[in-house]
Amino acid sequence: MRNSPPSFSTLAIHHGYDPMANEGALTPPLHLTSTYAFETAEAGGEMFAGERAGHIYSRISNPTCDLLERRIAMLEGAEAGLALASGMGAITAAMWTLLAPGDEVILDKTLYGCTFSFMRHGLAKFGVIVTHADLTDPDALSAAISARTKVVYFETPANPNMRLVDVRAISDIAHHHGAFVVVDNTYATPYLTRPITHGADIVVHSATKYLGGHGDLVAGLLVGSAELVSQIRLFGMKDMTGAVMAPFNAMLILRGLKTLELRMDRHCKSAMTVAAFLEQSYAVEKVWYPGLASFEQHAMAKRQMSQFGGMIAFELAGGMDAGRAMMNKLQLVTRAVSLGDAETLIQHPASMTHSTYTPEERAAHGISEGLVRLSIGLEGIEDVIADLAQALPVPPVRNAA
Ligand code: 3LM
Repeated sequence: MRNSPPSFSTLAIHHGYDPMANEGALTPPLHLTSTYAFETAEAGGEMFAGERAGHIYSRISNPTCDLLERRIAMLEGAEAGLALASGMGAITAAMWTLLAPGDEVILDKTLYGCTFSFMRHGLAKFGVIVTHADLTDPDALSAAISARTKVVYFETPANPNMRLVDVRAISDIAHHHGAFVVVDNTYATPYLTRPITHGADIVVHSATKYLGGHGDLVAGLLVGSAELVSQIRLFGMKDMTGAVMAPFNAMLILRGLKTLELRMDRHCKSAMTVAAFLEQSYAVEKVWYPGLASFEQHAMAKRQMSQFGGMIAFELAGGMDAGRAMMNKLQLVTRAVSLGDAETLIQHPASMTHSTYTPEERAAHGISEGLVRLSIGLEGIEDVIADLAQALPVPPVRNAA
């Protein structure tokens, strides 16, 4: 073996599993069990008291989920991981654990629609103070943060408008004031950005997306210190939400992780090609893709991300009507929400993923009505571009005759 640490893919394929400890099975066993036998009554009691290690019940832990938890923690550079029923399950379990009435959470302006809704209508209903700040500007956090701030929360890149947040700068300010930093790393994945290594306390994922990678499951993951993750497991997940991951989904995500690096390399390369194609089209007013030199935070993207991801936001010159007309002409690119799948997906945030915001809230939070979101898949990119070209208002390309 080499002296240097194993590479990302090597860890994604091997970390935490020894076939020889499992009858030589190359693939980890799927533990379909709800409960676990205790050797003695005393042993069971000791496990409940936290004095003895072992599995008690699958709403607390499961060996197949356990392997996935250790693997995602390793890939994110964290001490521990937790597998949950959905991305929303991960977010809610973390927030119910970290916050109490009277505490404040400071959120970035742009968040995925259901996250926004949970914070604004869920947490706020139970006495948590919910404040928004433009976290693309660390000074805005310095101005907003106070002794009552318990959590600072953001996505980078943000869904759907691709805004980036400097994890290190925000974490330094938050920690100075004793607040936890929670980062949604769904768009970037640990292959492109590892927020824990830049100072974040908790990273949450919709594993439904790139980590699963095949559009065949709904699941969530989170990572952080062993202490925080244990609190979220034993309170947020076990008692508050019950949002536990099914072991079958853990097995599918373990399979997805094996090709994460390969898939992300392809998603990123293809997205760069599509972003450049869209940018030179007459019909397109603006493209938001961190890999474009025209992207406002391009320099920051180069610092914080190893590549620029598979997601693109753009707006047609004709606004929402033109965007919808274009979407309806597509034959290969599929009209669907979600992202990170093998299939290229297109959706309209204002009427779909971000319809949980009012029009006024969308305007205030930087989500324009005409924005269209593309999740670039793994198809031959020439086919995706041909489909987009035939659907765009003519002439599609600036240098076309
Ligand atoms: C979507 N997003 O199409 P689940 N965090 C981020 C996300 O994008 C999502 C979640 C958390 C989409 C789902 S919209 C009805 C479909 C950045 C989900 C929530 O609970 O696993 O869906 O994750 O943008």
